[in-house]
Amino acid sequence: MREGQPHVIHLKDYEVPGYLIEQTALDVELGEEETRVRASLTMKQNPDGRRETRLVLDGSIDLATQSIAIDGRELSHNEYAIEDDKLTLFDLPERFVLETDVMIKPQDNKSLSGLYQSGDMFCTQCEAEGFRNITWYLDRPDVLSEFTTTITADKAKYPVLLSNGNAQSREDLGEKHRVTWHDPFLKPAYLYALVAGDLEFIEDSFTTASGRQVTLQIFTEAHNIDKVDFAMESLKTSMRWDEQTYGREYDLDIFMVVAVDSFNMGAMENKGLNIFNTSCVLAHPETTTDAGFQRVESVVAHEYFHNWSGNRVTCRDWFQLSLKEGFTVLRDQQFSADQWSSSVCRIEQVQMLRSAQFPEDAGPMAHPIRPPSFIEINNFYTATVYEKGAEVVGMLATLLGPDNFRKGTDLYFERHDGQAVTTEDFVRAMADASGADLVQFQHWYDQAGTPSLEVSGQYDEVNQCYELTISQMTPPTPGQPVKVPLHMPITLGLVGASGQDIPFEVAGESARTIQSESGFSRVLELREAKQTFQLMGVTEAPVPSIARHFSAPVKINFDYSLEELGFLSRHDSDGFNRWEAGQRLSIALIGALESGTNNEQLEEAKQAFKAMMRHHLAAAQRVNDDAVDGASVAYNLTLPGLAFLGELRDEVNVDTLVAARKAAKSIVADELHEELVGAVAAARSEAPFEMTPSAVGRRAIVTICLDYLLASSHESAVSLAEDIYRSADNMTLWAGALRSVVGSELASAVAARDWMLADFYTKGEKDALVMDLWFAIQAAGSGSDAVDRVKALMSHPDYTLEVPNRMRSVLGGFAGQNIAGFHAASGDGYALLADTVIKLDQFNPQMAARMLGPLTRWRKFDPSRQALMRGALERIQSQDALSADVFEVVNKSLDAPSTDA
Ligand code: B3K
Ligand code: ZN
Repeated sequence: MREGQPHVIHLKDYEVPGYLIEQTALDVELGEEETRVRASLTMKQNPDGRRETRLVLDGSIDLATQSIAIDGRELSHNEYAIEDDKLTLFDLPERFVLETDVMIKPQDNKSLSGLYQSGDMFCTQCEAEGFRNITWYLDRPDVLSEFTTTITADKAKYPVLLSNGNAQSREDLGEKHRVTWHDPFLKPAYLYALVAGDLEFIEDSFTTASGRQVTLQIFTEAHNIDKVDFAMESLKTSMRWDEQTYGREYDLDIFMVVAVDSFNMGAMENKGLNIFNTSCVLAHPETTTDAGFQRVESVVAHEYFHNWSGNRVTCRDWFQLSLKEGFTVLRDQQFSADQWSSSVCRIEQVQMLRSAQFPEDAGPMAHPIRPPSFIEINNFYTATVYEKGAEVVGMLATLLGPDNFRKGTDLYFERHDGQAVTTEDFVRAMADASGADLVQFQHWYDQAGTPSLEVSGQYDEVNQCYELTISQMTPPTPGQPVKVPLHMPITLGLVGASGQDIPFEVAGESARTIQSESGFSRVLELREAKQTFQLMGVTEAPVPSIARHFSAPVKINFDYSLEELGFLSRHDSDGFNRWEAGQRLSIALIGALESGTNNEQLEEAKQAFKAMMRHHLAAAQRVNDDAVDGASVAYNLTLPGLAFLGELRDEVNVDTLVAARKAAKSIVADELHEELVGAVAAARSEAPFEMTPSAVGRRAIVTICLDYLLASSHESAVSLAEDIYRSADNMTLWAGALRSVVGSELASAVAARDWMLADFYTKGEKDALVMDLWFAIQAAGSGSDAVDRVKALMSHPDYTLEVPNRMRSVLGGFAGQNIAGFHAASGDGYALLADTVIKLDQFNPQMAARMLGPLTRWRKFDPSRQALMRGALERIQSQDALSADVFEVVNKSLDAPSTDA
């Protein structure tokens, strides 16, 4: 909890540490009441630092310090100072060994940062600044040390004792036992991990490209051990992929993964000992949806890839977080694109970017991917740092092309192995390896806001020239009123009347070509505020396909006619832009429905939309053809989400927007009813569950079509959903059928919902993650009684705020997914969120600040909702002893007089 006014930390104040820690030896005795941590730190003055004989170590007010000694001599109380969470030592020699002895209470640690208990096991989470809750330390990423850990614990309760690196020795002490681990790789404290528990494991092995044998182990509680085979396969695939794609081999003899129930995020890349939220590692057809399987695969890959992008080369300070996160997200995205359909992966990434990152970048918490300051670093594990960060590195890859990009990453890893570096170091390696001029590109790291591009084109038949003009504008964001133009790749295709791409040259520029069997694109490099490209050799008037594969994280405005959008949605050789054209068409229809545009225009939009949807439904009915990618078709059938639609409006009117989207959905549901029924029939399969692209695609079609059908006026849809639920052997269809029934207004849906929920609950009794889904589906369900329903869920005996997965399933399902329910005109949804955040902040500030997200967007709504949302934020602001986490989010959202002096 906060003591006094929170402190703002600035990037510009960075100083190298005065002391370094060569060796860190920890002796941890785990007890039922408390845990003793003795640390022996071999320290030396940093030759590159300021010559100082004073040293301030990081800790927490919860460290009960028993003794402090230097070079074997215990210090008396007047030889050091402990003030709140800092320990100051004076008159230090150049080299010394610091020994501290502290007692901590992991059992009481509900913040899930540092050492804590998840169920019956002990585990740690040290990123970003959790290590200081374990012992006094220089808890900053640029202090790299060699760690040795001795763990002593009860043998029966904690037969498994793990830490980073290799097990060095094991000792039987009768009732207790002791294991010593040693990690030969230097690492910052945030990568430290310790686990103790009664765990089972599966084991496999991997032979690296250079022929070294690595032991792979995944640990879980006994009841989950049947759900980790998929994660093990994913791990081996990731290890091979990183060797082949980035030339990166694993370095220790053992790689361990541990699954824990109580975890604030998805997973953590601790060196050699990854700790995972069960939701990101357990996978089984009967408990996990297809999206869940794919998430496990990508998170396993992400954490594994951190071994190089994060661990071997780490961040100098936390402002550089995107150095490891943006790059590693890009790497896991590339990996997933190689396992599944690349366009579908791209669609999912862009959906995420538009529904989470664009709003963040347009709101009070907007920050560049390298923020200039923060109060609480945990508030900066954001969609901006992660997803926009990945887009920025992805743009480098597009600008440089695959060969130069790989040269750049090779140089980066080689040059900086074992170092803690900055984003400039990363871009410099890219520039040095490729010869590209990336000076202007660096602005992506320091400028917030989503750029908007106005694009127009003109065809000159005589000269066979298509002139494309692009203007860019980045809107002001808090603290950044004025923006500079950015350097970005615009991958462009020109589609001819036959639907084929027209090859072309770019006058005066050597634009990289991207050529495939069916497509031809060039990478235009936009640098100016306004720039015109002369495209030569264009044999007919084209329809431009702009920013293929979403080549830059920007908004693009081009005055497409409805006809052109329909055309692109059928013919664009780029799978992403086919989907994108359809989204534009749907957005146009929903806009027309909302604004009550004159009948003729509305009718025109409706006809174009219907024709497109009919086309996609025809593809859905051919899902058994090998040529049809079911998952792509399912996305083409999906309407833009409310969060993104809201983001496109200056002021969101929740009622009219929700109604307009619903009306668009009804057009498909009622007017293409037969096609939907046909698609479900074609996509349903008697075959047992398989996790293959075609099986996933078929289930995606069943799910989306069912969702439409249950929004129709045909009661027969309910029995279809019931039949699908009953005959299914997998969670994707169970959850899909349940969700569609819960969201339905059909009369017979009520009875169906009741029995399905009861049945689903019995599945949940055997599996916590299924129970999470049971809560989430209900919290996200529509209906005017949403707030009461959510309150009832929150007093259900299976509900708890203390386990983030369960808390998030209800609160995230409600405030994040249930736009109509959360924004109930009464303001009851806001009040419920505020009450819960206040409670949560007492023990888990990280989660409390995160759940606040939806309230921070108050400025987007109508005046009455604005006032209610603001009121909820002010009520939180007025609480005593707010955490720094919540303080920062609430104050920035309300734009209170800035503490950023
Ligand atoms: N690096 C961790 C995130 C830690 C978050 C701390 N609040 C997981 C990841 O990005 O891989
Ligand atoms: Zn990461």
